[in-house]
Amino acid sequence: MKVKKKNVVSIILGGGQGSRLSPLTATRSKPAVPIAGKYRLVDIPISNCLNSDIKRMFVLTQFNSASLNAHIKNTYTFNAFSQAFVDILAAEQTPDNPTWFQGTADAVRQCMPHFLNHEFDYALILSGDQLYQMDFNDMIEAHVNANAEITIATLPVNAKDASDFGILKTNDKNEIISFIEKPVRDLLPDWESEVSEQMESEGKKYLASMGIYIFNRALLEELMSDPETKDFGKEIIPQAVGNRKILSYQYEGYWTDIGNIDSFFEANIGLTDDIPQFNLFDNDNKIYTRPRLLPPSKFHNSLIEESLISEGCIISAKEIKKSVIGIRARIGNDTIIHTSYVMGNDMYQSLEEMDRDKENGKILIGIGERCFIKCALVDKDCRIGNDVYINGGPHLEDFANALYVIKDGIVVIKKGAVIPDNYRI
Ligand code: ADQ
Ligand code: ADP
Repeated sequence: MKVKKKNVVSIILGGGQGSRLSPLTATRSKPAVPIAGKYRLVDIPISNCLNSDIKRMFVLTQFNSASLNAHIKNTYTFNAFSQAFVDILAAEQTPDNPTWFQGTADAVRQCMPHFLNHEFDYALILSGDQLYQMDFNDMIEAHVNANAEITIATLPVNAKDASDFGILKTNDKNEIISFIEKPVRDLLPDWESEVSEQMESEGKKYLASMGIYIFNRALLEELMSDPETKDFGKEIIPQAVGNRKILSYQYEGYWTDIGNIDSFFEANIGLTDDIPQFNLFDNDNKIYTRPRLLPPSKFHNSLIEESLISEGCIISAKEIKKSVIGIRARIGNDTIIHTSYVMGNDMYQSLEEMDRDKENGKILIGIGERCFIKCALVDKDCRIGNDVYINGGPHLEDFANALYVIKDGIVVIKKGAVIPDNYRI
């Protein structure tokens, strides 16, 4: 049965404290973190919704940064007759709700009055930190045809990853009969499922929740009336299993969680592969973002291999390999950049500003000359001097100071950091 899209609203969980993506979330909310050089994290779930013809979206966030507001306001402007919208709902302290969102379910609960102002039969709940392209129509159709009360998108994972997810088992009608949130390793053997031959051969024998849910409106309202349940994974889903009809909608395409520095970095660098698993070059599944009217990127004497270079860059680098370079990046002569994500800049410096900075011994915005940068994530608006050497990799221990953080061997240069000439990491 086809479902009218006007019956579906989507709720995008934009992030709790965002500490796992710190320091990228030090001054901005998680949905506003720049990804792939020119997008923001929130563009991924929003684009999936738009490509699935779901046009009413709420983004739930703990704090509402200027960049998130500007991005949503300037990007997702719809025709007044379309009834489409993207609303940001930030945690608000009211006399009834003195606390911030305590978890994913609590976030949804606190915003229920906003949702209930709208007509809908199904709520599609999405995570704001996943990279994937999915047509939600198939999932909604499966939900409606099975007469389910809740549907969870699932995918097979291997034993190494299973402890990071909600793991479930189904009966022969794909109904979920048991669920455990992030099982400890010792319990895993009990949680194997029958999977396709292909998945079996890849060792993916555990069915994981993708954190993508469809709820019937009445049930969501009922479940949200208990203020003691704070989280979907820890309480709502485990308590509903056995009492409610919950369908598993199995997905086998590319999907990855990008909630921490390591996976965020891998996902960005993965885009530079010959044929990346996540396809930015797809006529039918566009990734929407803010149109910025930037000039074309300009190169001088540079060798670029397997890299994504965004618009408006001025690049004199000697070599850029396996890297993602964000909008308005400026990279000086003879610099080498390998396996790194440079987010770029919010503004250009004028020639006068640059001259003034040089006269005052100030480092210019961008990356200077003769630098070597490997395995690094350079946040926006950094001023990196000349002859700077940043050699990230597994040989480095976790570390943090005012300028940068090292996590899992990845050197993260903080937004706006000033790295002096000859600095070595
Ligand atoms: P996790 O991703 O570990 O597991 P969680 O940390 O609750 O679950 O985050 C889910 C999403 O909600 C993330 O996008 C997060 O940023 C956001 N979020 C968290 N707290 C929030 C809050 N207070 N306000 C707004 N947004 C918030 C979940 C499920 C698992 C499942 C994995 C799949 O619990 O069962 O396997 O997702 O990734
Ligand atoms: P992010 O979350 O990406 O770090 P910010 O919230 O700091 O971004 O700022 C992004 C927006 O602010 C951009 O749209 C940019 O145009 C604007 N902006 C940043 N710096 C300046 C500046 N010096 N003057 C005017 N606008 C600025």
